[in-house]
Amino acid sequence: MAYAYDDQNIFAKILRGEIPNDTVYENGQALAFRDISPAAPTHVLVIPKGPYVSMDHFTQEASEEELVGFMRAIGEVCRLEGISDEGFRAISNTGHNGVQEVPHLHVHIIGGRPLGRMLM
Ligand code: DGP
Repeated sequence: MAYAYDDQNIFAKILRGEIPNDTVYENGQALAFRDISPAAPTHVLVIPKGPYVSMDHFTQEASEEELVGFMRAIGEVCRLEGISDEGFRAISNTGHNGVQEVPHLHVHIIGGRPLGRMLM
């Protein structure tokens, strides 16, 4: 699938500094900030700095540096939030069936309480 990236999406605006965010962690390839509508004591969104619509787009077109930087950011967020040992959930809603609202790849890091079984 060929992806068209909409640079007016809300996370693109956050990356450009046009909309404020509560940053938790940042490296050269990724930004992590608190979700505006948290589902748990920890609810952080990790996004790549590059213009990728989804996990599918990212894993097809991102460089090794971007891929590694993004995954490292997820690990750093969990350690900074103190949820690595107790456990957490990492979710990337994708496309129509995944009910993805913002068309810039994001992984939800959710933790800080028992999360129960995922509904399938
Ligand atoms: P998803 O359904 O996976 O695309 O979820 C998008 C998430 O983005 C949702 O949990 C709410 C969050 N969100 C939407 N707009 C903003 C915003 O302006 N700032 C922040 N921090 N989060 C936002």
